[in-house]
Amino acid sequence: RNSTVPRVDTQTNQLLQYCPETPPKLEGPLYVEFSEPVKLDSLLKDGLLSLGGRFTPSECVSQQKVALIIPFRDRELHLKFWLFYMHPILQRQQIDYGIYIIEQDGDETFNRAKLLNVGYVEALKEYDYNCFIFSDVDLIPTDDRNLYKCYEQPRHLSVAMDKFGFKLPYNQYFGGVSALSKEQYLKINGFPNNYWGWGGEDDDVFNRLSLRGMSISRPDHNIGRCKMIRHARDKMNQPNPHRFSQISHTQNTMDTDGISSLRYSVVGWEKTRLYTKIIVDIGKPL
Ligand code: UDH
Repeated sequence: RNSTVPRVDTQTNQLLQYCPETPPKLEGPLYVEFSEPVKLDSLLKDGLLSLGGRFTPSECVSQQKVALIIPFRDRELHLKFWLFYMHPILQRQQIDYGIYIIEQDGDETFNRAKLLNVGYVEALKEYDYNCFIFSDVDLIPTDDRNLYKCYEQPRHLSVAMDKFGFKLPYNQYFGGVSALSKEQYLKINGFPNNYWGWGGEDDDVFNRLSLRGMSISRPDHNIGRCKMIRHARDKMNQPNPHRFSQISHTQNTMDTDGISSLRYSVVGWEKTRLYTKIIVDIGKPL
């Protein structure tokens, strides 16, 4: 698309165009390594990031407003790597974005999908986002042509992870990094809130999407490569023993369990120029 929209560049006094479909400054395959610690000061030098980890390209108007949402607890080192690699990629992709780290308070069993629901609600309180990218904190794409934006169909972005031998572990796999437009997300009543512990919640989301007649869009396997930061299983995130039974009932649960039934309370927050962190009490398994 090449239409102009009424935003005036304050420097040149000219109307800005929409950003092109293919961002011009992409590099393609990237060097991503986790063996040496990284410093984040380089991200702040050019002054492009504003409070909350917000960025808006100055040379054009982005077609989408993207909130990146990360479920989080006790992974400071991974978060550093994630920010170090992701900010420059997202900026080269000319995305109008904000970073939301949703941290589960306390030591109860972890609940990834519920934290992602909280991220959706909290991000929308700040800006008129129309695209939501849900990303694990330990996954980095190794090719910037893998665009962190929304598509006609829900998008699965982490399609060729190193830990799965750069292949999809199974066809319905929707874990890791995914992108849903606001409309797609609302069509499925958001994500389930009652998958406590590891596993199953991504399959439930896949079920929701197909029950609502959507299909999964994916990048090409070479472009969709990504690296995971190796780690041991976290405390309080053991495999959820109920997951197989739960994913067999998505059809019966999705209308009542989701964004419509989400309850939580914010217990703290922190805003830096690298991210917005929201610390939340999401309760515990019944
Ligand atoms: N997460 C946290 N803190 C936790 C648990 C999970 O931040 O305590 C978040 C984080 O964003 C993580 C995501 O939830 O990337 C998914 O959790 P995970 O990384 O534990 O899931 P994954 O399937 O690994 O990647 C499962 C454990 C693998 C153990 C392998 C031992 N060889």
